[in-house]
Amino acid sequence: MFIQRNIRSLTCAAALVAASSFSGWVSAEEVKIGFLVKQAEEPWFQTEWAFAEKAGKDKGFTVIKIAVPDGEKTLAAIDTLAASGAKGFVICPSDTSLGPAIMAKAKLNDLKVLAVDDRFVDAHGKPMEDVPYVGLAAFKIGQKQGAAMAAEAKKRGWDWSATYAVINTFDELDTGKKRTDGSVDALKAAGLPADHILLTAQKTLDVPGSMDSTNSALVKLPGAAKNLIVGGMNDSAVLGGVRATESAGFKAANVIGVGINGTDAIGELKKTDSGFYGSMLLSPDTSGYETASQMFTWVSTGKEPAKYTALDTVTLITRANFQQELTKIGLWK
Ligand code: FCA
Repeated sequence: MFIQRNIRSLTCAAALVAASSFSGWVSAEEVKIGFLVKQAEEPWFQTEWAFAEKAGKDKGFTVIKIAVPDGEKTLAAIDTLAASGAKGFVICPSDTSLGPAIMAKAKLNDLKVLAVDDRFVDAHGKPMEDVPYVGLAAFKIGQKQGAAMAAEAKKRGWDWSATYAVINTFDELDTGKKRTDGSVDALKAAGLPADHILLTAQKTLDVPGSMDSTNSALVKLPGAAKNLIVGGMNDSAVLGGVRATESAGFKAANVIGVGINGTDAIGELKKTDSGFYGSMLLSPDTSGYETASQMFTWVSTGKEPAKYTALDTVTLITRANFQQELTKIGLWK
């Protein structure tokens, strides 16, 4: 009897161990999703990754982060994801025209795809509207950037006749073109004469790329150009531009640079003063946390994300309020 009861409890214990190790096995095999970004060195993308991982921790899924600076690495990353058992991925592609190749490869591997920041285009350059996409309401955000630059110029009492704008463009990217178009639109609406706006194309979308493009615009400025507005599609585009104005001898008081992203301007805003006046802080929490969560929901419940989620919330951060605004979204360190 005694032995029998003991055997029974041992069997129970064994069953319990089996059950707990079974649930352990289930959690070790939790859902995996990929998060692929074109420029992993940019704080914007590091912030998206950090928020995606936070979502994974909160909701119980694993995020596989892969840098995909070119087409070859992108296609290889999709194979890697499939081999590691991922069910889908969020991606900001290095080149939007990779869209069809990315979709073909994903289909082959049975992976779901959500584009973030930069929308895929097809072979004719048309946006691939059937691929779910979370991105900026770019023209509108550009307009807000232009309006912020003009408002600061007015506050400084700048005369439009002595004020010029150098706008660094990257028209290859639709979200880039729309942002700088919006910015120019707002500057004109604020009264800056159209022939005081110099558009200058960046060859690469980084700080050295915008230093070069701004430099080639600065040499074209007339002698009357005392004050400068510096624009571009993101913080790097404006940071490089501002660096170029410094090398050309412009003082911080005569330069107003306003970027877009916010995340990439933190170090610059920590400096007491520079021609980089501020940045339009986007929502990296939405672009990282929400996109990862939407992909998790899609692969685990079948609920597909919206075909287009337009993000239009921005906050102008300057030296006066950046600490406060970044603290609100958990980005102040
Ligand atoms: C693009 C830019 C990034 C960021 C993002 C929202 O991908 O390259 O810097 O602005 O859109």
